[in-house]
Amino acid sequence: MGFIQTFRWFGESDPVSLQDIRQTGASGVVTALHNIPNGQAWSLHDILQLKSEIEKHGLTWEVVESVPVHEDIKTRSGNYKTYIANYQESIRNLGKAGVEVLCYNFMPVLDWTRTDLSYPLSDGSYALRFDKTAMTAFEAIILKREGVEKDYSEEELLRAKKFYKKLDPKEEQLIVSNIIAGLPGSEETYTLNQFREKLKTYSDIGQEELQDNLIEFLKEIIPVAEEYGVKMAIHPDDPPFPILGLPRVVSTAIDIEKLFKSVDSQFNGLTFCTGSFGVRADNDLLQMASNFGEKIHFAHLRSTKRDEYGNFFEADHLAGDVDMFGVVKILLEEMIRRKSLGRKDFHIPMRPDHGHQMLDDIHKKMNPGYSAIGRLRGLAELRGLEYGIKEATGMD
Ligand code: CS2
Ligand code: MN
Repeated sequence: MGFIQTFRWFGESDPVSLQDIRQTGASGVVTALHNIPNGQAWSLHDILQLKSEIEKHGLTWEVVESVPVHEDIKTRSGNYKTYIANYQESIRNLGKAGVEVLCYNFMPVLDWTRTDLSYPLSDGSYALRFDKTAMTAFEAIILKREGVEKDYSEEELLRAKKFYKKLDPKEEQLIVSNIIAGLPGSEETYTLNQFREKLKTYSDIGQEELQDNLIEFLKEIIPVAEEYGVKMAIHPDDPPFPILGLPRVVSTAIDIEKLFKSVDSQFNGLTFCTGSFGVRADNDLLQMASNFGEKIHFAHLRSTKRDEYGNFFEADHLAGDVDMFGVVKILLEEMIRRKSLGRKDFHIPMRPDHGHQMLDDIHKKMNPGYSAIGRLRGLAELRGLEYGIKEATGMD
């Protein structure tokens, strides 16, 4: 009984190797064909090759994160029909290869977003941080995005102005690259001009339109996922509120309910990312974990600490605003429920989602958020939490 403990691996170029991952205590990895351009179908041959490479190191490939959704699918324009057919083909091939959980997201233009990739913590380690004021300064002053005044209050814009005045050109450049140069796992990187143009592709797409596009996409892929035994697990928006004037459709319990209702299938499921959902004070994580339990196919466990201005940083895995004890307990109970139904796939794969840059991580080149030691600390703490809950409650 219990989670399948995994670590994310970005492939051959990842400074954290499969051999290293073996030593973390994880039994499996979460990875993707990172060298295949966004939109192209994944061949069975390539999938099997990567799988056997992972297995050679004594690990299993538990979850694909992510098969990226092409922008044309999100905007339902251009070549979206071809891209959907390619997506269906990737699902078929993953199913044939026995890789049965697929994590993906539906965030417009950018994948996850942070403004600061080395926020110093009091113990000398570094965390990722989202500073709403820095984001506002980027949108209003650096990018000069049209319509920005509609999305931020006067007070916020004033605060952004003051913040910008204090930046030197190097700091300004760093904020720009943190936001648009693409964090690990994201497929797109932009220059400022390209980025401005890209945002315009959403000028006629509001929340309702994006939601419709996602639902149409689900109608097209879920039947394929069902047929080939691939559990689709949508990842929430990160951060879970609108940025850059772009619509958001996977941020709250209401959003998730809509998606589940629109295509009623066990294969239309969720990646329960406590760090992403937890940024909103109005997301009740325990209630969401229980209500959506049967559709949670994958768990990202990490915590964030927010403040009243909409800023947050990534806290220690067992600190911050997330009630990790409560979430882990509910997910363990869900696994017991699945087991009692006679299901063989009752174990939920989890990974420590991000970690601090600490100890030797600080002197090494690493993918932001994907340190070896910081994540190892997170995994160790989460494994201890799981073990303790199981022992204390007599779960086996
Ligand atoms: C982020 C993203 O939540 C995260 O861990 O690192 O890369 C996320 O995994 C993707 O957006 C999911 O599709
Ligand atoms: Mn996540």
